[in-house]
Amino acid sequence: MTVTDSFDQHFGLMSQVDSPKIAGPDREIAHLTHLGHAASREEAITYLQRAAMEVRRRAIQTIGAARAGHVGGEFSIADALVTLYLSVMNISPSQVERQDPERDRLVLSKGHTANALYTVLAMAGYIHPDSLRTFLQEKSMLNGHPARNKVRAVEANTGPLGHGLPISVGMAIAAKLDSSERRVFVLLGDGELQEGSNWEAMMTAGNRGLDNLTAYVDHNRLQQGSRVADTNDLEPLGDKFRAFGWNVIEVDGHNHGQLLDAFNHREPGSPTMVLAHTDKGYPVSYMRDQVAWHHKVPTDEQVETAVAEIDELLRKMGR
Ligand SMILES: Cc1ncc(C[n+]2csc(CCOP(=O)(O)OP(=O)(O)O)c2C)c(N)n1
Ligand SMILES: [Mg+2]
Repeated sequence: MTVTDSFDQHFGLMSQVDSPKIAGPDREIAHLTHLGHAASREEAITYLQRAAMEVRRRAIQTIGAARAGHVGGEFSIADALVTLYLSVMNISPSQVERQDPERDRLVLSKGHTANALYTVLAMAGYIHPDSLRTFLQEKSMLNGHPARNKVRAVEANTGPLGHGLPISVGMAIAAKLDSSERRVFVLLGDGELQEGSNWEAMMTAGNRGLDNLTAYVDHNRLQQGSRVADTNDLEPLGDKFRAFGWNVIEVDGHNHGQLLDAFNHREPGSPTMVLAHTDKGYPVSYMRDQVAWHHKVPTDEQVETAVAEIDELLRKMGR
């Protein structure tokens, strides 16, 4: 049974949704593959850089057509998502298909950036590529926030901020109880860390020495409507995680070499926090570090400009 067959069989929703017109996808969706262990570090970095740009290119087209989304935060998280799904994680469409208990888990706690996740899942063969055209439509499985009862590859329902880390701590404890080597990755927003539930979960993870848990903080310094520092400041963020017993690795969240090293690291006896400095809207000139692009919907012209800028970067990378 192919992934597509089983997808249709399990969800049966695709056929009920007419495909909307989508603004200008002028070529076939790029297919992304897991790099496995054969690729060298340099090969992986080159591949992931391009993959992240392809994801952004497709995501903004989908968001423009759906007239909704959270493009700024989708763009800041794209590099982490491709690095995990295409290189670091022990995961494949067939493992998801058969719900292999040994697969690694990814929880997108900043669930408002669901489209970035769906785009990676579609490009990497976890969901049907055409399903992206149904994003946010009635009866579509691709809701504005990820739902695991609709998409098999989604490991946890998220959207209300502050729940992904507690859920992931539970998953990491379960893996320990199973004596399993599987790992749990959770992607958090920086504004999201203002939710108190995170701090209880951080304390538990540190006290239990959950070295199978990696939390990635997308530190783009912006939340909805304002800067994090002007709302309820988090600094010194790394020191706070360290005080709760975590190993902290600080990275440039758009640098795939640093992301690979940080995600591949495991610190015996401690959970790891990857504190990633990113820009909301990266790399699009009119969007980058602009608070309005939390959930502003791009016009057709703005989609075209973003795609042109991304294409230019892809050309420089030698697409
Ligand atoms: C509990 C809860 N409160 C409020 C919201 C509405 N909301 C959605 S996104 C967002 C801002 C999130 O900021 P951040 O975590 O920094 O995400 P990013 O910058 O990566 O988009 C808010 C307040 C929500 N989803 N859940
Ligand atoms: Mg933020």
